[in-house]
Amino acid sequence: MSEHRSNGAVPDHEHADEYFHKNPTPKSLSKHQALTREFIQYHLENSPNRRIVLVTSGGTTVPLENQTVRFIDNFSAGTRGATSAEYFLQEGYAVIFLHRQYSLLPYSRHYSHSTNCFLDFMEESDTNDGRVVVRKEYQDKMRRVLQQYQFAKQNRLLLLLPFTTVTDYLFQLRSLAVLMQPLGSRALFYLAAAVSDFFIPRERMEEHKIQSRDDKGGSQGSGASRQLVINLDPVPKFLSTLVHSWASKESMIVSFKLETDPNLLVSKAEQALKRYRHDLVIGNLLTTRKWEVVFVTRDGAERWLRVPKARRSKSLSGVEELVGKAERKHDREPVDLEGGTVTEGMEIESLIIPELALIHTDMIEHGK
Ligand code: PAZ
Repeated sequence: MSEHRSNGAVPDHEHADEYFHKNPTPKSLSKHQALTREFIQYHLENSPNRRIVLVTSGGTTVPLENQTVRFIDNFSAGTRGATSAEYFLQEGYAVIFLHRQYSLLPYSRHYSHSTNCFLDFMEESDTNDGRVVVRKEYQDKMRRVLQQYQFAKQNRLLLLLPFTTVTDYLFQLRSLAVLMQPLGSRALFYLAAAVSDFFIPRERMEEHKIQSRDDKGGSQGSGASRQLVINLDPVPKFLSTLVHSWASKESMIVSFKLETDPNLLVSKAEQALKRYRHDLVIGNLLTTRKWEVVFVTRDGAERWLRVPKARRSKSLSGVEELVGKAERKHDREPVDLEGGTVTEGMEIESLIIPELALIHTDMIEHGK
């Protein structure tokens, strides 16, 4: 097997080994391993044809102190991951949902966080019996969400595993990939988490809260505010190690590429695919990610999936004028399907997941 190098010097897997050697194993790891082992075993025994997808979701933190008060974070709320997980379940997959703690979760996402506060969906019953009920206009949607959630729970189709820091995430990714090996081609990796590219190595991390003033103690201390200068190291390129050592060779691996510059998106997605040699990169722009994505495949194809204009949900951070601006080639007509399940606008994931499931089927039936 050829070696994968990030800079022409040290192979990626050596950087990865060093990372795991130097950073502490998360406390939750052994518990999560046991839950995953049980989950996979259950499906191998009870439904041997079941496909299992690992969906990663949300952003990782980069702690600045060991006893962490401050950390660096990113924008990701976990919408892509949580929404995708629901559509994977609809396609018959069992889902391991590796998510940032307190980010959006499948099903409960419809009623959580400030934009969808659950209290707004409820009222006191008008029969004066003291009960609290779901408001009439939300009954149908909530019933469907509840039924789907209960189906997933009763059939043990959804395993929720939280992470917080980039190190938690990477330890878990490695361990999950190894545990998923017995699934062979029925394993799918859907890497939608926004993982930090930089971190502070353990040996350089402050133990205690970084002080904002230069207090030397006693009356001699200047007490002046000081600048905080942080030196971050690059996080090793784990996708390479995932593809070439942790995951089964037969599994399907899909990564996401996020950019803000429309001129860069497709070429960066192509570079990632060339470098890591996995199966598919899904490219998205920060400002249009809820309405369009591009599938970049090894055969050089650039395939856009778009929510039709009339069915786009409103988004405060989105910039609709940028839809279509990152498109470079016009190999095929953009897909313009109907879709969406339980929300008002069409969700782009209702296009992404059925498309991916088809590609996965093809890989299972014909090999990679
Ligand atoms: O969580 P979210 O729905 O707000 O955002 C999803 C996303 C943009 C983080 C995801 O689609 C993605 O592109 N993840 C990979 C980011 C990257 O490492 O390039």
